[in-house]
Amino acid sequence: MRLITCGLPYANGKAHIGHLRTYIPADVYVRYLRLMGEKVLFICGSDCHGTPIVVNAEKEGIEPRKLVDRYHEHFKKVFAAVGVEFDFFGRTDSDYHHEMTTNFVKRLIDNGYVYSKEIELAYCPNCKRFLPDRYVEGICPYCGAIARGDECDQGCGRYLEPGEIKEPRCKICGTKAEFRKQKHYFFKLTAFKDFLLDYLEKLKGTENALNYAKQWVRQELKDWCITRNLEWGVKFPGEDLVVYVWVDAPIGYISYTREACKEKGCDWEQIWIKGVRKEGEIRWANITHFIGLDIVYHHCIFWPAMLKAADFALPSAVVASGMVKVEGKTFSKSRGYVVWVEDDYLKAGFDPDYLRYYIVNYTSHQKDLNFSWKVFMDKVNNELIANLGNFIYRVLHFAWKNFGGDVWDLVNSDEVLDDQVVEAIEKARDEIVKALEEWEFKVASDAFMELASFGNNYFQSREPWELIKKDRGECAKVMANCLHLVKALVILSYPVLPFSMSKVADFIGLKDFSFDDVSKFEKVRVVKKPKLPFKKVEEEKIEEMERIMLERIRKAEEKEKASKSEYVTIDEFKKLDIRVGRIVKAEKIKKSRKLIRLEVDIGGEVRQIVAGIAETYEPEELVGKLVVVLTNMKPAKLMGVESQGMLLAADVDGKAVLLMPEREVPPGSKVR
Ligand code: B3M
Ligand code: ZN
Repeated sequence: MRLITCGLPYANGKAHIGHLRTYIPADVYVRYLRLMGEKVLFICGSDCHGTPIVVNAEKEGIEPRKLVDRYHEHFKKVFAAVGVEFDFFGRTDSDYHHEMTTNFVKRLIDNGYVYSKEIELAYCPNCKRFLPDRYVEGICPYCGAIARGDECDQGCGRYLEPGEIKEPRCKICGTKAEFRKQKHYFFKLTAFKDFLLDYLEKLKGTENALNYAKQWVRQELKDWCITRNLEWGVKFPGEDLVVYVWVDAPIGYISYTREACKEKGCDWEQIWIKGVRKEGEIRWANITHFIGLDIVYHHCIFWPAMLKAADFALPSAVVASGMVKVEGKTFSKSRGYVVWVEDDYLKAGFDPDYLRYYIVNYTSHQKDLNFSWKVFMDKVNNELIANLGNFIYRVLHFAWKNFGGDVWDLVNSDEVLDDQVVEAIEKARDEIVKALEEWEFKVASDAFMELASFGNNYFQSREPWELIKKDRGECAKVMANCLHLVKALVILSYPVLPFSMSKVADFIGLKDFSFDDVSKFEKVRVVKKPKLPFKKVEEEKIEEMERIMLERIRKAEEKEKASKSEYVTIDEFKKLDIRVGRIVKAEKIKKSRKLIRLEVDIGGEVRQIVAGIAETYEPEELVGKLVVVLTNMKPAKLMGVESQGMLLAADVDGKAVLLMPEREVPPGSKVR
C-alpha cells in the first residue's frame, strides 16, 4: 500500500485557489496511480491547532473548537465538490490524534532528543501573556522585513525561532512587547545534520523542494523549540505548555493513516514503521507528501528528523507545487487577489472539471500558476471544448445518428483498427506514464489533448459524413476507430476530468476501467443518446467574475488606506483654517515671472500673500475679487517677500485658476 498525503489546511478560513493548487494535482496523481493498478491510500485533514487558529478565533470572539468545526466542514464540502476524494479527512483536535502525538513526543524524549532550556520570549505587559508565533509581529533578524513571530512571511521566508524576532509588538493590542524568561523544550535538530544531508540526497520529489532544503541544511541548523504558551493544542507531557503546531500537524499524517486503516483494513505500522526497505541509516516508507512551496522547510527538515528520532520510516518523496498568482499579481487574501473556491467559483456554477484542467494544465507543477478569468475562458472554450469535447461529441453523435450507436455488424472485428490510431493512443499513454514519474501533470494532460487533436484530424480527413452516402461499411470502419479513440480519451483524461468523463463513459457503457483497457480492443458502442460533455463559458459571466474581483481589490485597497491613514480624518481637515478673503491690493513682484504680491482682507485683518498667479492674471483685474485663503499656512518668504497664507486655485496645465465663492459673501467667512 502506497500512501499519498496533502498538506493539512489550517481550519481557520475558507478554501481558495492556493489550496487547490496542491490538492487537485495530488488527486489527479492518485487517480492515475489507481488506474495503473496501484493500491493507494490518500489522506488529508484539518490542521486545528496553533496560533493560526487561536488568533482567528479570538478575533471572532469564539472558542477555537467552534472555528475549527466550521472550516473543517467547509473544506470537506469543497473537496467533495471539486472531486478531491480523500480516503480519510481527519482533525488534529481529535482524541486519536492527541494520543498519537503524545506517544510520538514521548518517544522523542525517551530517545534522548529533547532537552529544556530557559529562553527569553516576547511578553505583552498589557495583555499579560507570552506571545507565541502569530501573536507577535516585528522585524526579521535576517532580512529586516516585517515578520510574524514564527516566520518571515513577507521577506526572506525563513522559519523564525521563538525569541528571534526583533522589535516585537503584541498583535492583539499593539503594545511593545518585553522579553521575559521561561523554560521551554527543544528538539535536537542539530544532531541530524549529516543524516539529513544523506536523506535529502536520496529523497525523491520536485527540484524546487529538494534544492531549498539541501541549501538550508548545508547552511545552518538550530535546535528547535517545540513548546508554546497556549491552551489549545496537544499538551506537552508534564508541563503547562502545548507542543508547537508544526510538531503535531505532520503527526496528523500518521494518526489519519491509522484511522483510515481501521476503516479500510490496511496496516498503518507497515506503512509508517516497518517501511519497504532499508538503505544505510534510512528506512524508507512508500509515502509521497504533496505540499506547497512555503512549507518545504517543515517537510524536508523538521519532519524527517522527527521521524528518524522517533524510529519511524521515512517518506520517499516530497512534491511541492509552485506558488499562485491571481490576474498576474502575487496571491494575497488581504489585498483581494484571491479566488474563493466556493463563493467565487462553485456558486457561479462553473464545472469543477474546468478548474481541475486549468490548474493541472496551465503550467508545470513546480512553476508559478497564474489564475486569470480570461485565460480560464480561453482554456475551457478553445482547448477543452473545441478540441476534446468537440471530438467526443462529434463521434458519439454521428455514430448514434447514423448507426444507432452500433457500427459492429458492418465491421470485421479486430482488424479494423488503423495502425496510426493504435500508435497515437499508445504514444499518449506512454507519455502520461512517464510524465507522472516526474510529477509533470501539464505534460500528462497535454498528451491526452494531443490525442484529441489527432482524433479531430482523423475524423476530418476521413470525412465519414461523405462516406456514409457512398459506402456504409467503410464509414463504419472509420467510426469504429473513432469510438476506440473516444474510449482511450475517456480513460486517459478521467483523472483530470472525472465528472465529465464519467458521463461520457456512461454514454459508451464503459465501467470499471483501467489503463489496461486503453488500447485493448473492445466493440465500443454508444448506448445512450449522447449529450455535449462540456458547456461553453460565456464571456458575460467572465466579465462578471472580473468585476467581482476588481471590486474586492478596490475594497481591500480602501481598507489598507484606512489602516495606513492615507485618508484625512475630519479632525485633520478641521486643522486647516480656510477663509474667504477680498483682494485689496495687487502688484507684480519685480524680476519674477509668476509671483504677485497681494494684500487680502480676511475679515478685519489684512494679510500679505504671495501667489504664483501672474501667468493667468493681471494685478489690476484682481483687486476687489473674493478668493479662498488657507490662513494658517506656515509663513514663508518668496523672492524675499513674506507670504502669510495661501490662495486656493485649480491647477490647469500648471497654471493657477483661482477658486472664488459662487456668490457674494463677507470676507472672513469660514470654509468647511
Ligand atoms: N497547516 C498549512 C500551511 O502552512 C499547514 C500545513 C500543515 S502540513 C502538516 O500552509
Ligand atoms: Zn526575513
